Amino acid sequence: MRSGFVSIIGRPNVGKSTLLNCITEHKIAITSNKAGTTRNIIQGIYNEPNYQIVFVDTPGIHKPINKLGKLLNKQAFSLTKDIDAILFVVDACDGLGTGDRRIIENLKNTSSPVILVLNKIDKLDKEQIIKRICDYKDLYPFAEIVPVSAFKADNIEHLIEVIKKYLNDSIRYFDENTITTNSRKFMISEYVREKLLNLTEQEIPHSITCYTSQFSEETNIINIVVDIIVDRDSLKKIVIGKNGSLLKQVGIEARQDIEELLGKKVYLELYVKTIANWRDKEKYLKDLGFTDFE
Ligand SMILES: Nc1nc2c(ncn2[C@@H]2O[C@H](COP(=O)(O)OP(=O)(O)O)[C@@H](O)[C@H]2O)c(=O)[nH]1
Ligand SMILES: [Mg+2]
Repeated sequence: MRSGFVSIIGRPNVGKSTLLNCITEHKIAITSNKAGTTRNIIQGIYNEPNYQIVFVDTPGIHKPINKLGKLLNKQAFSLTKDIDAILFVVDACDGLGTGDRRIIENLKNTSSPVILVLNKIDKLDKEQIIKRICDYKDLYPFAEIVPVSAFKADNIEHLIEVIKKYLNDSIRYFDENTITTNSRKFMISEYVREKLLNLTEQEIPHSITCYTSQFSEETNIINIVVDIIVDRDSLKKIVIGKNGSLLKQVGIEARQDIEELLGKKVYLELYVKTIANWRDKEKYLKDLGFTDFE
């Protein structure tokens, strides 16, 4: 038995969460084409008869703008210590920029092996991929460099084989049916937030958060209430949509994911509430599971 913890770090939007879902073959982390989608530490567990790898997905590392932003950065960086390996995911299409250079500087404080994962290679040809590898390879003593496409599940099996070399433990941390340590209530609120991210315009999602306020199971159905918290009334109108159309669509799509997760019929209710400046209020951040305040 070999096992270990592997953290996934990188700039926002490079495909960290997509990679986690691809490796575990489950929708553990929500994804979108907007930066700042992942806000919490998400653990996804990869199981094989003789292997268990706990992957830790992190919020993207970026310039912090408010209290929530600062917390997210701190969480992401703290996960580069005491870990068997670090997957540093980069967008092979975007290429090397100041964001990646800043992260590489920070990696110099870690002693864990760093595997450079060049993601989104489905958008490049072979020559371009080789050029990208050359851009990065001398900037840091990467333990390995693995090009993948998380989206097309290309070269993922190879990545897992590579990771296996760096696992230091020999115990099974979780039973082999466990796919995540995140609670069901958290996963449910995340699915709702994902639909909002994908159904609203660019700048809106950062002002939204979701919270599962009720979960009650009956014989044939589970009744669930999710609160959608926005920071101003004008946003509330947008989230609800004309005659409630947007909220309705969010509900339809989220319910499908939730039913798949729970394996049971679900009755989902969504409420939209305004709480000004929730992103700067410790109380609300704590309710949402952020506890690491300085
Ligand atoms: N073409 C392509 N797009 C990808 C790939 N991996 C992720 N994406 C897209 O990149 C965006 C950001 O993905 P996400 O996993 O949320 O990024 P994160 O912020 O690093 O967690 C989404 O729109 C994904 O569909 C990939 O391998 N190829
Ligand atoms: Mg993410």
